Amino acid sequence: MGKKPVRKACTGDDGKSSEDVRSGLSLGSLWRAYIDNLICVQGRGIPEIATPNDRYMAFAYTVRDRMMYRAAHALHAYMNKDFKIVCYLSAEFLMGPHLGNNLINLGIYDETRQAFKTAGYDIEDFLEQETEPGLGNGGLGRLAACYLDSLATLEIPSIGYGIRYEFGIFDQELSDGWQVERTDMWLHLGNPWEIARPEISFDVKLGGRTEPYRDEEGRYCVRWVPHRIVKGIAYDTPILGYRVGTCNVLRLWKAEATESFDLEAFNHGDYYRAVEDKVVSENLTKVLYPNDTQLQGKQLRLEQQYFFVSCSLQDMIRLHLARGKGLGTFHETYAVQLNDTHPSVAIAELMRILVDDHRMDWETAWHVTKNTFAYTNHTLLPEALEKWSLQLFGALLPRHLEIIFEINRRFLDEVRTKFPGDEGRMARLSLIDETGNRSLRMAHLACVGCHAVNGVAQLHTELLKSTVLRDFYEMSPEKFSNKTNGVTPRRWMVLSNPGLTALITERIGAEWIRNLDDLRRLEEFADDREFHDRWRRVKLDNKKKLASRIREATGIVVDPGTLFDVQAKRIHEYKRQHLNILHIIALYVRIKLNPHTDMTPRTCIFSGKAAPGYFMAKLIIKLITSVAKVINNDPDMEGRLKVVFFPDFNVKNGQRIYPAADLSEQISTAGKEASGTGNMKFALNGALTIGTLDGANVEIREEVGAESFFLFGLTAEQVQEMKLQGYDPSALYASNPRLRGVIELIRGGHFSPENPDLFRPLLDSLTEQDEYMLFADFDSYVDCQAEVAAAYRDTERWTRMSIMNTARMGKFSSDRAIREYCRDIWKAEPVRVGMSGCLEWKPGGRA
Ligand code: 26Q
Repeated sequence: MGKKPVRKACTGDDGKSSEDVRSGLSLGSLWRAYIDNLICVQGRGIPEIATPNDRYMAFAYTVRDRMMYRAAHALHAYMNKDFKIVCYLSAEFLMGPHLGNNLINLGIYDETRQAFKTAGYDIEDFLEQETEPGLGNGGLGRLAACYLDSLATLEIPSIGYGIRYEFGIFDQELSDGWQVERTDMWLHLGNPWEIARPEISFDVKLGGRTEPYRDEEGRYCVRWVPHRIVKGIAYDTPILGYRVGTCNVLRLWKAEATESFDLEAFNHGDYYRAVEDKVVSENLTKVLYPNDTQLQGKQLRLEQQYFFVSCSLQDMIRLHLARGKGLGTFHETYAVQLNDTHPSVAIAELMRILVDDHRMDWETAWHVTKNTFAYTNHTLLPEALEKWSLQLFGALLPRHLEIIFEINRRFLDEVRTKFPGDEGRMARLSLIDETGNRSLRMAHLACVGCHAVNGVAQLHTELLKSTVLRDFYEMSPEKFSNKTNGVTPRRWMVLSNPGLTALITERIGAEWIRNLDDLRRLEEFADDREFHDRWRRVKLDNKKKLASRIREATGIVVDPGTLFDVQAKRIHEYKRQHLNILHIIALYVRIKLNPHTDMTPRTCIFSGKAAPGYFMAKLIIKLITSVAKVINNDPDMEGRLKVVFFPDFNVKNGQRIYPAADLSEQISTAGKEASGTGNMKFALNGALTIGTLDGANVEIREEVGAESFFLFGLTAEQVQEMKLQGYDPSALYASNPRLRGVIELIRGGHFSPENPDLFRPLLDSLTEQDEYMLFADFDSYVDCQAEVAAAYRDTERWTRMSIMNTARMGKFSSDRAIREYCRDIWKAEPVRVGMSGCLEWKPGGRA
């Protein structure tokens, strides 16, 4: 406070423009700032001795300064205005490297590249240096990142709230074809994008007990006497929109010990206990849990969730009160989106703050709470629905459990009124699962405590309404809507595919970058020979670059002239990487039987991490690498078939993989993949999809046209039906010689001669249960792959389809998704921030 920003041209003491140093975008001022930072921030008095990291840091600070000017400007524009703020609560934000993206959004990527080139540097080397913040597992975390980009680009004031994990998702290495996890060290060389805000900190209570008491007016109240307290410190990362003035923030919380607690022990002479307390507190935000489906019910994970939710709500309330508003209007200021159930304890926390801390009556508090929150569901897998044992939950959050019981009591009253005498329904709807070890169903809490519930693709939303959340849909159908996921074209095209970006822009201008529907105009060139050639050349270039990465990472040499058939995503049985490998083995068998067969040469590329405790997923990786070893060393396969497992799939590698793919594998069992977003990134970059009618594949096919999509497999309905009839994989196995040949080859140890039984658990699970119905879809998949191979040989047709895929991806921009959230759920509107003029602290203003 005290300093007053004013708009005016900035002049320094020497009369020269000082604006330049930290905010100027000209080549000269960027270079000057870079050298300044190298010398003054990195302490490299002689730029020649700077390390690659020094150079990266100096450049990053140069870019960050420019962003901070936008942020200051935005803040100025927001002063004394009333508007809705969107808060996106997510336990994961998989941001990926910031530098390139910020250059794009600032609009100085090309200029900067040029400036560095003149000075003898390659901008790629700077980008290369950044260790990406991998603060997420996969789709859900990356979606949050894409949404932040779109929120800022659409000029919606918003805050992303999450956890500043010291160690993000592990780095994956391969050893003897097995996945090995290495600790992620993203903070080791420093993080130039974040600003620590030690003054923005909140205490978070944990454990202990509750105590009833009467207040001054004799009202019944409850207080929470915690067992321990940790402190959350804010770390802010600026999030700039694409070529707009809006600069939002990602605020991540780090846990630290509270001084008071340390001191207490310290004063009793127990120095070591005080230190121990510190270690225990800081443990809270140490590491991201690397599971995305199998939930383990670990107390620390619940602590993480509550910790970041509590800090975030306290922060919102602080801002709200500072704007001079009362808590009765909290929901008019904030729209809070819960990214899955991970932050859903926020519902109980806001009730507790309003009722216990601020003495609001229950009904008003409930009205505020319900109108504040909205919930996005990301899964249909029953085993992935979050549940906490009442014992664990109550021990950590005793007051919240009481509040949840009260929410449940009132909710079940409503159910009773609406469906009298329907005890079964009451049990199904209850927030408490009474079967077995009593547990709290977080999705139920979210459905009851939110005014809106959404799925992430049309099919997913329909399935939610008819299966896992059916009773909630019948209770309050008006809450449900679909919001099909989207991805940001800034990162997933402009940054990752400069070649295609330039080609497209040359033909239709650059408007598509903020209005992706504009890509439709490419259809005009779908039969243009010259355009076809250019289109193919860009793809080939991208494939060459990926090929050289593959060689570096694995030693395997792949031919960019072959069909690049790619499956890149987390390894999971429902995603069926093993169906893909079964097809590859079928191809192998076919070539072995007829070594001179004329076929479309293919390079099959896999990439993805397995949860460290997920045995089957790790075995699938070992199967892929074992099959790769045999195939890649067989001279009969030369020029026909190659298999690669490209390790450490993360945002950076995704940016290299998507632009280089010809074929995108989206082959999950229908009804299992909520949406998928990789499917969108591939198609946007001109890959054709081979896929089931699952998640957003359905809508992608609708958009690109059935003729440009390779469809196979059972529908979700057929899957359900077959399961009801009693699906028997062994009958399919017995009657399908091609399938049997493949399975028997694995079972006989052909790919694991040193240990023929190695893959038995995987094979037994297929022949005995086949939960994900690989056998049912096998023939259809293999036949469809034959169609792919034939289509690829018809270069003209393939190129046309590829162009059509890109041209019709408009719907899958995260800008479209965010517009829908704003309109239907958040009721949030853009607040324009001008970019003209420059901010300066008023001369003579109070410091
Ligand atoms: C929960 C509790 C305890 C520990 C871990 C978790 C946890 C963490 C991450 C549970 C789930 C996840 C991630 C889920 C996820 O990524 N889902 C994907 O979300 C995408 C975005 O909507 C969809 O496109 C994918 O279909 C969906 O699988």
